[in-house]
Amino acid sequence: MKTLAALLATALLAQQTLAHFTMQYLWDNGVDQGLNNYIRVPPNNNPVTDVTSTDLTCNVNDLSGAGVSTLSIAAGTTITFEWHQHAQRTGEDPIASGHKGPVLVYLAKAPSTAATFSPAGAVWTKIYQSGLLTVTPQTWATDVVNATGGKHSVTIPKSLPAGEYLLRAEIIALHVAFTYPGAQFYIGCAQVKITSGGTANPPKVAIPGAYKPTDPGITVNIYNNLLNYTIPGPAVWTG
Ligand SMILES: [Cu+2]
Repeated sequence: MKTLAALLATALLAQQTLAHFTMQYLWDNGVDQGLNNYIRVPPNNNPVTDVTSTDLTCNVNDLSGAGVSTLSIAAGTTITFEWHQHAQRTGEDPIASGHKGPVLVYLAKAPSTAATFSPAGAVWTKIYQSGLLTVTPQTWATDVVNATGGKHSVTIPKSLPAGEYLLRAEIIALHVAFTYPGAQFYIGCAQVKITSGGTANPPKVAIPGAYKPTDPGITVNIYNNLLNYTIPGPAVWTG
C-alpha cells in the first residue's frame, strides 16, 4: 500500500517528466552576459541522478570547454546564475515550481585554462548553499529561484588567487527523492578568469565523491513537513 505522499509524488513525477531545466545565463555584477555564453552547454535539460557518476561534475558527456569562451571577472564580484526549462525567459516557471530543494555553488581552479580544464579529483570548493528556508510553510531555495526569474547569486571571495576557474552551480530537486536514485541534480559549469585576487588556499572536495546515496539531504521525503534539511556536501567556504 503506497502512502499518500508516495502516490502524490508519483503523480508529480508523471506530470513533471519533461519539466527539467538548464543553466542558461551568467550575470556579472548585474550585467547579463547572454544566452549560453561562457557556459558548457549540456545536450538536453535532463538531470543527473547517479551521485557516483562523472556526469555529476559538469553535467553529461564529460562536457568539454572547447569552443567555450571564458569570462573575465574581478574577485569580489557578484555572479548571478539564471536557469530555465527551455530557451525562453517567460511563459513558464523558470525551473518548474514542483522542483523543491537546495541551491549550491562550487568553484575549481584550473591549472592552466578553464577551457582545457577537466576537473577530476579534490578540486572543488563550496562557496554557496541555500536549502529549506522556512518550515511553515515549507519554503525552499528553489522557490526563490522560481520567484526571481530563475536567478540566484554568489559573491566570488576576494581572497581567491587570480587565475582561471570553473564555476559549478547546482540545483537539487527532491520531489521524488524518497528512494535512491530519485533526487535530480541539475548542474551548470561556467568558465571564468579571476583577474585580481588573493592568496587563499580553500578546502576542496571531489565531485563525484562529496555526495553519497545515503546522505540525508539526497534520499529524503520532503512531503513530511521537514523541521530541518541537511544540504549535501562540505561546509561553505566564504574566504
Ligand atoms: Cu524536472
